[in-house]
Amino acid sequence: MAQGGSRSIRNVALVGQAGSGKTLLADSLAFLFKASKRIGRIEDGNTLSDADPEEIKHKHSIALTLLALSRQDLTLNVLDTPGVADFIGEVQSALSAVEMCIFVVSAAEPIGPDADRIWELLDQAAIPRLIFVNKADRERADYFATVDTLKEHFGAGVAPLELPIGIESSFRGVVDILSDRALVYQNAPVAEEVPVPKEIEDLEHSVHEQLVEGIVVADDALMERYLAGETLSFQELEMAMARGVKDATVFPVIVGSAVKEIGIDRLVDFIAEIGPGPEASEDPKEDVEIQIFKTFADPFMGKLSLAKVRSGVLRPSSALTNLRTQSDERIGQLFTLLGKEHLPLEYGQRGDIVALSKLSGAKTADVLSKNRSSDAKGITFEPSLLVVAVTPVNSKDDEKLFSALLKLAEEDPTLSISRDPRSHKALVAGQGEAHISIALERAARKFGVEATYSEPEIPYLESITAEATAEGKYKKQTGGHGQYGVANIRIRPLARGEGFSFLDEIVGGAIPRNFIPAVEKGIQEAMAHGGHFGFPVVDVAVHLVDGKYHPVDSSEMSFKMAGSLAFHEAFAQSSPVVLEPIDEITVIAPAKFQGDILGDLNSKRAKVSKTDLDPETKRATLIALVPRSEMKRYATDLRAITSGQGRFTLHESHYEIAPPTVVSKLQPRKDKPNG
Ligand SMILES: Nc1nc2c(ncn2[C@@H]2O[C@H](COP(=O)(O)OP(=O)(O)OP(=O)(O)O)[C@@H](O)[C@H]2O)c(=O)[nH]1
Ligand SMILES: [Mg+2]
Repeated sequence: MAQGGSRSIRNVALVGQAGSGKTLLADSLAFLFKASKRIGRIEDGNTLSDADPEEIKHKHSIALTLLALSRQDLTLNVLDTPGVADFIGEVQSALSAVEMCIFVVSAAEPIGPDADRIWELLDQAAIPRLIFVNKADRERADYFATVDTLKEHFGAGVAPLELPIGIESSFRGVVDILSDRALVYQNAPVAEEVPVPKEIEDLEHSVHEQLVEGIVVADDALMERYLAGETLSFQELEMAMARGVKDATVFPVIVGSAVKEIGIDRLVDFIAEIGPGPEASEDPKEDVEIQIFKTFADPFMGKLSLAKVRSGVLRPSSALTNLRTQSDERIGQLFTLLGKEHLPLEYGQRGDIVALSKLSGAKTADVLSKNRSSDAKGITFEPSLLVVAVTPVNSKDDEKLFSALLKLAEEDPTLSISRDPRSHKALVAGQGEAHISIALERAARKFGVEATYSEPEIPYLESITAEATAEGKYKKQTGGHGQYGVANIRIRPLARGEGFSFLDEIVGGAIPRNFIPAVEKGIQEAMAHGGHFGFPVVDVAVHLVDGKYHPVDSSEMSFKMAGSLAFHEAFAQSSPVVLEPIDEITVIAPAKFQGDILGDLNSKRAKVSKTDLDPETKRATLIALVPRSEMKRYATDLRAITSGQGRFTLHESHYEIAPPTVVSKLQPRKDKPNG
């Protein structure tokens, strides 16, 4: 890409609920910048930004995509993000790299909870935004209803800047309310100025009021003058709007159609003129620092990292320190991207977004800096709460599957991979079922390993509730050397969490000293191997009270077996129980869902310890203790109950005796205890 001159940079993310038309808008922007010859179609799978096979198959964006567009005066880095809630991590990555968001809504579809959730993230980041009401050309498009809904959802700062000329299939242009100009797009994407159509003049007056009200919310002095009935000038309003946009208190609304290329040039003008860009530097010699906000595997280049240049000028062969690992990384070639296409760059200036290859040690959110003590911030990602166990279709592929999952998690920080310590199955934590099943589709395509997933196993334990005694006798006479050892034990319950204790109460050398550790080892192995249901046995004290030995046939092995046999016999008589893990859950959600959340938690055997209401945010917080076995699908359940507006965190709390309803569903172990 040609560089140099006094070109300004704008970094924007296209955000909004699934299907609002972000990907088509990205294509439409690329077409306007003459970076492509046509606008693609989602149905044909030929857009610049949804080029992955999974994106084409599901007709939704899954990962963020960079489209770097440039013209004489402007470099516009567009990040197209997914709207499906499971991929919200990609939105969070994109937010760390942009100064402004284009919040895309459809004029023909309702605004749903996923849009609210994204707006909430933008509020938390206090990021400036412009609302683009897309699909004005579609059947049942209704601009006025959409603006009303936007105000209901996002408040008084929503300020409609435009009116559509025509609607549905006759949609052909827009009227700029502040400047009172009308533009029609007979030869889209080029607009032609026309007199304001008669039928719009009347409407314009009432919308003008709405616009002014939206703008003055950000400026007390202007608000007072407006309320006193003064007429505010075009310049005053424009300046107040620019300030309000910057502070993320005013959210101008414009209207258009990505498919028909109407209003797209106005969107770009707006971004260039009013939209904030990266802050300029005072110091031309400042140290270079970059932050990685996305990594992915490129079929041609291997690992590619997208980075924002936070300060200085990044050049090929710069040597930087990764602040997380404190190791040095050498920058190779610099690129930027137009979807899948690589465009070479000579350098990356402060504020620009660049693509770097072969930064082998760098991960998403890492900061690479010349200055080893930089205090750059990380990126916050949504916690991944849906955990599933993943099994390869072909059992030989276990290791291959695990390493494929680890590679996918490198690209996606909201996917986390571990192994179940008991079953050794791969555990995948993700945002929801769509997230996890698409990860498995990608594992199959990229690494050739097919897998299925199921609910993870619950790490039950077993314990005892009564004292018992037993004798374990191991005796084998198979010609030559025999095996002989006898251990008498008493077992008793310990308090929850105490684990295991072993007390040697042998007197008079009934078992020689050197064999006593073998008895203990045999008992510990038997406990780890599991009780009646095969779960590890815990919270037991074992007293070794007596035993017998043989001067020739006794060995460590025979006493280990004797310990194990004694334990199993004693365990069977000690009123054993199953222990289930209990977690402490904290749920935060809009107050109106409190009743439904409580009802659901009660049906899950929860003990609610606290409910709290914040009158300011109108959010309820609930804290409860709840058995983990009831919470396997809570990520999905809470999303359904709260239309995606509830959050929760879980922490391990303690173990309790599982009730008979839980125990009756468990399978007793099939192998022999001493097998
Ligand atoms: N009529 C009309 N249809 C549009 C317009 N923009 C997008 N669409 C259609 O809306 C559907 C969704 O468009 P996308 O661009 O994939 O929407 P998205 O916001 O990227 O969706 P996600 O990637 O799932 O978040 C597709 O069928 C598009 O053809 C438009 O301006 N007019
Ligand atoms: Mg998309």
